[in-house]
Parts: sequence; structure tokens; C-alpha cells
Amino acid sequence: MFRSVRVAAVLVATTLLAAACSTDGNREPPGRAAPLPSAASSPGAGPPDPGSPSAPPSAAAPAPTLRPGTPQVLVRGLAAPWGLAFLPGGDALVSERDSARLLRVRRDGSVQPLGAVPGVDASGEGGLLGIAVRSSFDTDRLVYAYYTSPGDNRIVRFPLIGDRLGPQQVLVTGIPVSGIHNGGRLVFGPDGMLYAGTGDASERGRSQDLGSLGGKVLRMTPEGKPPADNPVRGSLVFSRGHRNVQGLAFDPAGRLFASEFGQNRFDEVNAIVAGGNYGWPEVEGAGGEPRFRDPLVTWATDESSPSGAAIAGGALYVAALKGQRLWRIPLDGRGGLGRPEALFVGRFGRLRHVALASDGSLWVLTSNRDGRGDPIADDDRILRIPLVRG
Ligand SMILES: [Ca+2]
Repeated sequence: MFRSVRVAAVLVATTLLAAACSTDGNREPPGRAAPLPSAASSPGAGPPDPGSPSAPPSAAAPAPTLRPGTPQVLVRGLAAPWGLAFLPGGDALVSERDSARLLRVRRDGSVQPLGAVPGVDASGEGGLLGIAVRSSFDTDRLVYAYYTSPGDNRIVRFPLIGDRLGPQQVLVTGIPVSGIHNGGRLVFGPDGMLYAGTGDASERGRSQDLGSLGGKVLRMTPEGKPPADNPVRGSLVFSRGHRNVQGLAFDPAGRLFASEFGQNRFDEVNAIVAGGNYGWPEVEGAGGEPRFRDPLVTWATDESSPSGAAIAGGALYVAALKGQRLWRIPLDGRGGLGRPEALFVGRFGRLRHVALASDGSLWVLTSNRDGRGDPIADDDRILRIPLVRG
């Protein structure tokens, strides 16, 4: 069973405060939206710009609602692919969690290994996780990566020099590490800041602790520093009270949505706002307590276990591991979400991530060789799913 909970009052407050560009210093704001580009005055207007996540939304007519067409297998034979970042030309960088390899996957499906990222200590749910690049990649050549080291989870960047990995610059250390709940998703926002989803790394108390980077959504400059307008001065913490966030996606108006693994009862999709407290470990799912923000969507954990997320064609897509399906959740254009629809249930096994390619298709990573799946000979796969007018 799922539930779709609209939090209308929060959304109204979010809109009003965002319009006033309020910053509330250390006080937890009642609902300042995730940082919005100044041009984002018409929610829902303008199609997502898949090749340039930092570009402001356009003022074009509302994008048509699109639906997934027939999936094609684009790539075969990977092992636990985890992160994906599209390069400006339409190729993708893909990480493999356990091998720590970074791969260049071309639009035609050909795969070029670029090398293993040094320092990765893969075990359990840890390894080479999220990958991100800025829209300026063609000039800066920088690849951002979130990985598990022997002592922590960390965020680094390194240049691609030709087709080799250049020297690594460590941006953030000390994200708690464990065999489970390592978070790991990285995405650049429309404000040019880097966002990361982390996990409680087996110690649930960390999620409420503002002194810990665990169980948070982090926001940082491309150099890994706290932006001056973060909710707590000098801190990377953007929101707290999360159990394990592996999916982050911005809508065309700059609103941030995050998927989160629940424990036994409820997986979540949350609308992330600066300074928000999302309840874990006090609350799993919707607790209805004013001090916590309730999720927009919840699922039973066996029908979801949601990892990566993407927004495309008027909907939020979430890749489900245990649920072995792709969730499609319509955006209402005002920051709310409609009724989730389960796609491809059981057809491709465990799904780790979904991303929007520059040609308008979705790329989906399977995760059947992550130690918990039932792989077929072709696994792991990257699926290409066209989006068509529905
Ligand atoms: Ca929650």
C-alpha cells in the first residue's frame, strides 16, 4: 500500500518564503524552499534541461506529460553500477560500487573503462557510489565522486585528463561509514551547489545530531565548503532526520525531492527544504508531529526500497531495489506529488538508479550483482527507456 500525503500548508509557506528570498540564519525556517534560481517564478513551467542541470528553467509553455515507452537494454555485463552523471555531449560516466571502476558509457552503449578510483574500500553497501559533474565539465573536466574509504564516506573530485583519472582532491571527509546506510547520491542543484544524501551508518542517533554528517542532506560549494546561506552557519547540513538517502532530484522550479529507505514500515519521498527535520529515528513515515516534516509519499519497504531518482516529463521516477520496479509519481506543478504508479514490476530485478539523458530518455541501472539480487547472464544492465507523449 502507498499513501500520498500532500502538505499544503508547508508548500504555501515554502512558496511565500522563497519569493521573499528569506534566509533565517540558525533558526530553522518554517519552510524556505531548497535554493531556487531567481528566475524560477512559474512552477511547473518549462521542461527540464537534461543536459545542463545548472541551467535555469526556461519560460516556455508547460512541458507535455510524458510516459515511458519500451525499454531497451543499452549495456550488459556490469557489476553493481551505482552512480551516473551525463556529460554535456550525451555520454555518461557510470560508477561500479564494488570494483570502484569509473566507466564512460557512450550513447550507443559502448563502454570504456577509465580506471578505478583510488582509495575506495568497498564492502557491504559501501564502495564507489554517487557521481556528478557540473554543466561546465567541458572546460573544468572535473568529476565529483562519493565513496567509502576505510575510515569514512567522503566526497572527492578529480579531473579527467584525456581518458585517465587525474589527481584526487578530497572535499569532504568524516561522513559516517558502516556496512549499511552509507547514503551516497550526489547531484548539482540549479543554484550551482553540490548536494549529497547520507545515511545514519547504523547509528540512528546521528540523524538528529547536527554535529554529524550522517543521516543528512548536505549542501556545499563545488569546493566542498559550507555556503554562507546554509541553515546552520559553517555547516554542510541542509536537512536532517534522514535514515538513508540515495535519491536526489530537482524539479524544473528548483524544488528538491529525496527518496529515503525506511526501516520496516515506510520508505519515503520527501520535499527537502533548508533546515527541515524529517523525523528519523523518532518517526518513520508520516508522524503528524509539527516538529517533523512528513513525507509526500510512503511505501511499504518490500514494494520499494528506493534508491536513485530523476524528474522527467512531469513526473518523479524512483528506482526501487527490493521492490524491483520503477516508480513513476506525477508532479502536480506546485511541489506536490500524485499517485505513484509501479512500472516494470519484477521485470529487470533490482533497480539502483534512474537518470534523464540529454536525448530525453531515461537510463536505468540494475543492481542484481550487489550481493542481494538474482542476476541473469546479462546483469548488470543499463536500460534505455524512451519517454513518449502519453
Ligand atoms: Ca521521515
